[in-house]
Amino acid sequence: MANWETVEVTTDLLICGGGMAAAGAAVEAAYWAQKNGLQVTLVDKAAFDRSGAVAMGLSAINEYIGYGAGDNTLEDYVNYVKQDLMGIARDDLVYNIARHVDSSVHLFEKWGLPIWTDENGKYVREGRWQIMINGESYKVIVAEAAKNAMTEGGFDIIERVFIVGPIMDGDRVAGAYGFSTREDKFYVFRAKAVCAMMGGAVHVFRPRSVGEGLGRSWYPPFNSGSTAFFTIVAGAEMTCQEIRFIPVRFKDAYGPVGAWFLLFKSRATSATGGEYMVERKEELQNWAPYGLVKPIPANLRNYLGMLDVDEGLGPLYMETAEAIQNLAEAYKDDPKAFKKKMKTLEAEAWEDFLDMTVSQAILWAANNIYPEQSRSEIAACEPYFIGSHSGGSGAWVSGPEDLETPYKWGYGNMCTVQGLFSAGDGVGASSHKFSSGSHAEGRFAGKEAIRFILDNNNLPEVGDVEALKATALGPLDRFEEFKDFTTDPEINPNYLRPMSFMFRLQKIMDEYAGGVVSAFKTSKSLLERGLELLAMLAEDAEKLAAEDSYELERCWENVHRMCQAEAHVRTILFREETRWPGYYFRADTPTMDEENWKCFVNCTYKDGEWTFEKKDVVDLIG
Ligand code: SFD
Ligand code: AMP
Repeated sequence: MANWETVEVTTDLLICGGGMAAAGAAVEAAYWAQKNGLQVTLVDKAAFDRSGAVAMGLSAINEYIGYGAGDNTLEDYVNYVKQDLMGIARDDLVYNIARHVDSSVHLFEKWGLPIWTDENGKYVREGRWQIMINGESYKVIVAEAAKNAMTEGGFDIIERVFIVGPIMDGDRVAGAYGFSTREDKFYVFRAKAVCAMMGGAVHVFRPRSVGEGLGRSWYPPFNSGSTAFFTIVAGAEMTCQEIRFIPVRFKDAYGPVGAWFLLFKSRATSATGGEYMVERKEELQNWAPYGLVKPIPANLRNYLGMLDVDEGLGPLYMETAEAIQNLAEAYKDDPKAFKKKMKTLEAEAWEDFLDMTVSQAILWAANNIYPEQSRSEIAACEPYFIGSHSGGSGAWVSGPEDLETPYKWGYGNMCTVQGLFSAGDGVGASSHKFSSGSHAEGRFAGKEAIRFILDNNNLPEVGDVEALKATALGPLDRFEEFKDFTTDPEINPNYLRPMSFMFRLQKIMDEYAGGVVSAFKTSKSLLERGLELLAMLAEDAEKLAAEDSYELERCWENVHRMCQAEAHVRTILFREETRWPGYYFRADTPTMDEENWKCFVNCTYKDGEWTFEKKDVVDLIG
């Protein structure tokens, strides 16, 4: 076996991941752990300051209720989220996040995040729920606060350690194992409770950006399904695994559209200038009641655009020039004021990208696009798995103790596995938390995890550490053993390398599970064939080989992606209807069936078998 040192870390609470949810969990858990003489350890595969989805920064905070100022009610938010997800959301979870989210935002501001304010000192709203920020350093600021809280408690933050999977002691989580991506070290973490907060999954489907653009995606390519893998392998019940998210973005560099639609009030049009949201309004009747309530659900907005593309009316465009002109219109009689307003709008347009998707600004520059002069192409991205945005996949967690909810079996945000907590992208059926809600949910989960530890203050057993090490480092051994069998180490009958493995996974998903190439359409027979191919891919996963620690990380990332892929394909197959056209369309069951399928689909993986069940959607708020 590879001659790597084994590092054993014993702690009370282990936080896996260092994104928005984990940062929230760290702040809160550090406080409560210090009060109770407990230890907290946070492990991130990257550098905490710039890891996860917010690494590049953001230009808006998408969940801010403004509850204290009377802007909105919590009930309004719950109804908005459920409507956007075509009726499928957990009221208790969404409500719980909504009631805590404003305090996370106020903390961000206190920690130094610049939030736009108007002349009365009120936050500038992008849309009803979103506020504008100068967010290039958003993640650095949030991570710094978490680091301070951890340092104050004398707790460790371990960076550049990749978590491979959970360690179980019967039905209770006992810790996690992983390896350093910089040093030859294998890690075993022993803990009384674990927070699985390693984000969502990207590059499960073949991306639009291939070849020279490979790696470019809307969501970060380094979020590779580790939370889903961790919770699934731990035996946790999962929910909404069919609800992928497909955002519409500025084409090729994936620049955000929210500011254009909501702040600049821009229209999206086809190549011939038709506005699909207007011209295809009738189609929304087919998706009643959700299609008839504003805001129209994100998947239906996508779908109307896709219908244009299907009819050869593409490319689709964001009418940026028209939107900027419209906003400046009011200043037209005063040339000086008009010029100033145009300059401000141009600056805001560029800043929107520079704050969170720098490459889109570069692409605009490279293509001579002046947003105030010409429209700019938009397109539906490849599918992603993220429970925190407008998708819904993730673990099925217990509702908060103080709310009347049928979904309650333990500590708030605990999975169906004892001691295992999650938040952010890792938790399903509670979409639209975004950066702020993920942080708030992380805080809540972190506090609940400490409460669990106080009630279950014993260390579970971690079992055979050497066996875990052999599994985790297996690809290194395989490479060493067989690399000289051929003259080109790329091509070898005894192993496959993670890059080719990933391409194979992505091709299967793209062609059989409704990716870009199949215009987001699939069917029972396609899914069944996809499962056959996934089963063969799983066999070959045993043969993954890695030349060094970086490639070892790539191996495991792809095993994690494959697990997310299988849960997704099986769940789409189980749900015999089409509920989220625009995310995916099951051509053999092309309509929505409220009577039989207005429910959650949950799945569990145990002893090599998947089981599926329907769970009622219970309305807790009128
Ligand atoms: O405009 C391991 N998001 C937006 N949220 C907003 O509030 N406003 C916006 O403007 C947003 N937009 C947006 C957003 C994201 C991206 C990428 C873009 C634009 C381009 C969404 C939020 O960012 C998102 O909701 C939260 O960040 C989710 O939080 P969380 O904690 O669930 O995930 P994370 O932050 O990505 O962190 C994941 C962490 O896990 C680590 N990790 N660590 C150890 N071992 C492993 N195996 C690991 N695998 C992953 C990562 O390093 C990271 O620390 S807009 O488009 O809507
Ligand atoms: P996006 O940049 O698409 O992620 O959008 C940011 C926020 O604006 C999210 O809360 C979206 O749900 C919301 N949003 C984006 N476009 C629209 C739209 N056309 N109508 C309503 N809400 C939107």
